[in-house]
Amino acid sequence: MNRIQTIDSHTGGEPTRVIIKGGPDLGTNNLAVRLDNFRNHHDGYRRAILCEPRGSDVMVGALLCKPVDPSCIAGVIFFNNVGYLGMCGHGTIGLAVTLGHLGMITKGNHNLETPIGKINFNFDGFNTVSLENVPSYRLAKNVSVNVEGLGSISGDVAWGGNWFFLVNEHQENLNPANTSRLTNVAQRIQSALRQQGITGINNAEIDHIELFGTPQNPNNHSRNFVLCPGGAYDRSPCGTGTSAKIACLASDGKLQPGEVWRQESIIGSVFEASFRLQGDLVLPRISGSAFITAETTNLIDDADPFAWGIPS
Ligand code: PYC
Repeated sequence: MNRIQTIDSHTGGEPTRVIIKGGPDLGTNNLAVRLDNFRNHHDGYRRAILCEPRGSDVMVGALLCKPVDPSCIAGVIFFNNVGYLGMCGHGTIGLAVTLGHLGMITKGNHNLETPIGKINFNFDGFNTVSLENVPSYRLAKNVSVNVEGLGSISGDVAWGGNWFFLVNEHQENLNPANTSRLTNVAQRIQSALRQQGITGINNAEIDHIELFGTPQNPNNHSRNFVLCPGGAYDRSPCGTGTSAKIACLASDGKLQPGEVWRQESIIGSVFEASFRLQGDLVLPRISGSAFITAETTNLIDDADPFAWGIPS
């Protein structure tokens, strides 16, 4: 019987499950190499923790790792129901609150190692975390894609730690009662991008689709709907998606360094975002709150035909 200890939290409604003990031994190389090792040799752990019958398509997993860089409090590899993520904003907020819950950090600034670089976050000692994300940028503006049943849709391709296609102009109603339709529309946009060869750098797949609209709360600047790679939509405003949005706003001169952008999610949860410039680089800052929802020991019984998960 394998035992894997996890702590669950949610950030603006979007769950994160952190493996704190009993995860795979990935060695001591840098986190990008360890991520390859995870994917190629230990993927069963991802399925066991996030796929049914234990997990769900909505959840993001986080494997807590020993960092290489001694200035980092921890390392992390994020994963979901279908694969791995370079970075995850809501997951970083959930992880930071989890580390606080475990007594591994106190209020203040901390560095975190990820497969795509080191990030810094501030923890308020309770539930609120503000993180400075990896440099974010827009790769292409007003890219037209021909979408089945919708015609030509125009959007921006941007990096915020994951690849996004950001659509401002569309006919959709960004309402929680409309998520089946929104998921279908975003999936059609994603297939069209794939079929028409529209990618991020190095042919990277654009695996997150983000639609924007008017916020329900007039204190916010925008509402979004974000389709994640495994077919679920983000209940939070998506930290990496908000970073991609900030990069586009900065590039258009619509947001100045230090100015606050309040991004509302499809369920009404909010991230406060801003950026600073380091030379030409846009460094987004994302703030949000997470709450712990469970401390679990997962049992992996080799007699169970679905012990290592039902692949999504
Ligand atoms: O918050 O960056 C994020 C994220 C990515 C996928 C789900 N949430």
